[in-house]
Amino acid sequence: MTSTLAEQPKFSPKDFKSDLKPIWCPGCGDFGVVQAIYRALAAIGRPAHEIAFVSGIGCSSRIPGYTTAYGFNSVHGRALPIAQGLKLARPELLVLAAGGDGDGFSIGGGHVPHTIRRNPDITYIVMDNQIYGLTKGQLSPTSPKGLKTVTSGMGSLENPVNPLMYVLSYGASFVAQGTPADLPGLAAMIEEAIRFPGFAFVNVQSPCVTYGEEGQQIKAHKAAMKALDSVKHDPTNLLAALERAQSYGHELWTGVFYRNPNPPPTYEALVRERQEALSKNASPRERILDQFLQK
Ligand SMILES: Cc1ncc(C[n+]2csc(CCOP(=O)(O)OP(=O)(O)O)c2C)c(N)n1
Ligand code: SF4
Repeated sequence: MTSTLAEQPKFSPKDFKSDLKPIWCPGCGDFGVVQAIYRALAAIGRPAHEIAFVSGIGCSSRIPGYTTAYGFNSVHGRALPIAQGLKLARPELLVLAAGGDGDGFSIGGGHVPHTIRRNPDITYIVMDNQIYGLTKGQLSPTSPKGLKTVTSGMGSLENPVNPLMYVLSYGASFVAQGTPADLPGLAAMIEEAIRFPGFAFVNVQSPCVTYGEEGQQIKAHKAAMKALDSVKHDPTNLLAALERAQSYGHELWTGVFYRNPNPPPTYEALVRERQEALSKNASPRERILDQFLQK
């Protein structure tokens, strides 16, 4: 079949690549993540000026600057509240939030459940490298027990946070995990998360080659990753998703863990509904002013 002009995609991945040169270390997993985001945005087909990308602070949080979307490299741990405010004020924008595992599950960990219970239509991408990269290799919330770092010379004594269980148990409607070792898979997953109507979480196993655990490289991920599709995982089954998610840190499952078949309304839709209901019954402004003017 010959393709017509109408069938041509509106954008290519390079339309979303900014002129800023990434300053990540050579081999950092985040290079692959930004490539996957370019591909996903091209497939979505919305122009860069209709996209807003909010991050916290960290190596991974530099990512909005490497795209042509509007970007805000904000405050450590605060990507989600800022992204929610933005989505409420400008619901027509496509809003992405991103950051590291430290940003999302340490300092920003308290924002995750509250975002999930509101369910704004935001896609949240966490580049999970199990370390604080930007500040030169301290323990992060997802560091494995026993990991030796600059802040745990004899090995970490704590169990890691499991980001997948965390978001699933608070009721997130879309939960997936990917790795830049499978770029097409990661791009497709991010595209699906963006298209999902509501809060969507993508945990990306993105290796820190400078401070991360030894052997954490794209090559190792390629060998370790296992597709959820290959075991006929049912992504509409929350209990099956929770069961699979338990192996976080031991097995590298990639794909969609959970996709709620009946997603709840978004926060923006509920707020709009409430505003409309209130404005219908509101007294005319003059009558409200009269109440104050009367003695
Ligand atoms: C309020 C505040 N506390 C601490 C810091 C220092 N800080 C900057 S980035 C960071 C952690 C980075 O780790 P992560 O979020 O996992 O991102 P990565 O650099 O690994 O991508 C910390 C502790 C800060 N910038 N602001
Ligand atoms: S320190 Fe780690 S996370 Fe940061 S740019 Fe380098 S490899 Fe990437």
